[in-house]
Amino acid sequence: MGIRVKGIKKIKNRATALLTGVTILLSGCGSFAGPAVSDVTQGDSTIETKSDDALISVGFSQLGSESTWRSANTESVKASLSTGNGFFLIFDNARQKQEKQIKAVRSFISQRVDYIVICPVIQEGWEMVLSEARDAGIPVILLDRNISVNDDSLYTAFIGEDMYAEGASAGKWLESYLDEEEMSTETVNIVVLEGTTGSSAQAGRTRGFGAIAARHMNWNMLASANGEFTQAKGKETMERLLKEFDDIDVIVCQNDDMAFGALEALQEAGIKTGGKGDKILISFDGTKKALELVKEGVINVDVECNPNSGDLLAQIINDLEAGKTVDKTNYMDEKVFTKDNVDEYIEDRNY
Ligand code: GYE
Repeated sequence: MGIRVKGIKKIKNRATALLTGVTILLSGCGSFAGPAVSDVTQGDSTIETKSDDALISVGFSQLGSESTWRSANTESVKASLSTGNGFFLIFDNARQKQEKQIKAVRSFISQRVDYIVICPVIQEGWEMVLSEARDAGIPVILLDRNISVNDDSLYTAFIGEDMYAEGASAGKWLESYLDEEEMSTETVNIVVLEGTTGSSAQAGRTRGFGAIAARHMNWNMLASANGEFTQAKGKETMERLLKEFDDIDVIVCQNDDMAFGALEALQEAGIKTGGKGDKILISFDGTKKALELVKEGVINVDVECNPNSGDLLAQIINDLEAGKTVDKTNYMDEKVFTKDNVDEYIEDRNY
């Protein structure tokens, strides 16, 4: 399904207007030094400044910096929405707080940016602020995670990952592995370290994996616990699960950072993963460090989640600028990595 946004490109001198305001705010004296490009960082916000009427101004609310994946995603957006590419980027890091994201979006609206890009930390609670953006005539593009709203005209496009498909891929891999190992009728005890509760990444991966698990009476879902997508919380959660259960067969970590934390806990407890007869470790993201662990046989499978969405984002904004129709939902290409194919991909990983 396509959507066409009309009349969004009104005045192209907004970047300059906004820049002047920002300069006053930051320097306190109200004078603008000149056309040089500079990066001004104030708290969690970075404002790239350049005096150029033709730049497309974009307010970007990133949800945080909890993982390797997230840093790569931020870098991808910053690289693609550079001044050299014709963009004026206002970056805000919400540090996992939806209230901070809402505040950032309101600030982008009051600065009259041309576009707002949001990586939403959780799915619910976006209606009001998105209506405010719509009333202001500013198109919103959702990046990476999705939201749950009844009215999908509240955003122009979604660019991100199919989290449900990722979860299902992990489940299908386990299905065929247990088959190969002739374990398809044995009871298999599974624990899941979930990401941020209420995020589309956590919900989608949980549902996708759950749909495959539901086909197998012998898959016993022992416990699911929130590891917040961080290494520290992954370790802490794994330690707790090891105390609680002594019969875990499969550990599903909904991202690599939690898998790194879980591995620390497992290694400290002298427990092995990945090999024949060891615990089975499943992870998501496909970071370089995790792919190395797949190669070494420590992680059994890693389902890719592609953070390099900056170029597609830039292209979609440019298409909208040109009055073209853009797809409402844009999924990134993603692979599944095991020992069998990982060698082909390790070298090229940029995250
Ligand atoms: O898997 C995780 C990150 O939303 C897909 O968020 C993303 C997830 C990713 O922190 O590492």
